[in-house]
Amino acid sequence: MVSELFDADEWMPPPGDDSYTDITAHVSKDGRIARIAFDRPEVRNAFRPHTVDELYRALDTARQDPRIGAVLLTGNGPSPKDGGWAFCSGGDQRIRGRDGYRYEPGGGPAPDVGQAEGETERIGSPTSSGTGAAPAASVGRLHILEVQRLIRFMPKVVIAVIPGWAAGGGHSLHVVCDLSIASAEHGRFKQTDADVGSFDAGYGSAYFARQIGQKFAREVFFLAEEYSAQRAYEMGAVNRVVAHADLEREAIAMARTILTKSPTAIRMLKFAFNAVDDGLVGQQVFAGEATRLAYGTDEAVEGRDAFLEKRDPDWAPYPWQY
Ligand code: S0N
Repeated sequence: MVSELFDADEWMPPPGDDSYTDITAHVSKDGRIARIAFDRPEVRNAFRPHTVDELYRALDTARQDPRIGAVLLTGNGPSPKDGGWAFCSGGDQRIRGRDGYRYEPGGGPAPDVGQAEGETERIGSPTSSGTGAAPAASVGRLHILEVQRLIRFMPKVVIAVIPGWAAGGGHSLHVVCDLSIASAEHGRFKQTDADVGSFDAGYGSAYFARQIGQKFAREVFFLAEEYSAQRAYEMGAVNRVVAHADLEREAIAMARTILTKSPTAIRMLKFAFNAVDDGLVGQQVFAGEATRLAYGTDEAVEGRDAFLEKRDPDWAPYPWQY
């Protein structure tokens, strides 16, 4: 079973990739929606570097698939240990080193940093080399931030589907998603960063303050209290709160509504919403899309053809519009 909320009739595995160990990835049977889920429910779906690698790969696959218009990011559950539900509880604290998250030989936690008993087999990666050699590029990377940027800049709508805890870096991930929908019964929110000596000083906090206001955002971080889904909704941190049993059905319905819209309008709107907070990078992304649209006009084609034909361009058919 993928998750108690997973409807096998809706989904199929993505073509060509079934090698994930820390996440699950599916596409809807019509190929238009991706479902990507943390799959470490026994640790409230905490992510380790290997999880982040897989998450990035699955999201990037969805980004590049021209049929997909919406991505559901969620957490499988419940925990076989205690029945608890989670979206994601952030970085796996058992393998956090002084220099960030430690490289895990073969995808499993380094042996000297508190690997949970009996977990070796469960979290071992099929890509394990077994040598223990740590590629330099993998040491101490906080590459969850790369995942945040991928969610932010992919021209598709990413919906955080929150069946339980969104804590720490998991809270930050829901913040960076375009929309959030949460379980009324089990959705819980807590920003634990300051409890564990960590701080997302980018989208997780500053952009969060843009969403819900400075006072609430500072309260969430400085007090690190627990918030119900209903309270998060009242603060403006989530879009919808729905019955737990209906969570994925409602999320799919949201995605299907989005899919009825113009893909170009949705991508331009997403980048317009982003641009005001993303500085020159936001302008660059939006401008890139504008350039792409311009390339589709006869006017731009005339400029290209004039160059290739070694003649002056004829702009006469293209007035200076007012
Ligand atoms: C989520 C919480 C509140 C749930 O409490 P609950 O329901 O009482 O369950 P527990 O009994 O606490 O947990 C059940 C089992 O799961 C293990 N576990 C839970 N969370 C983690 C975790 N993050 N890492 C490792 N294990 C975890 C528990 O230990 C327990 O196991 P057993 O049964 O064996 O005892 C509660 O669990 C909680 O508070 N969890 C910790 C949340 C947290 O502090 N996360 C880390 C916060 N920091 C980051 O995420 C940083 C991430 C990052 O990389 C970053 C870096 C730079 C910039 C930005 C970021 C970013 O934030 O994204």
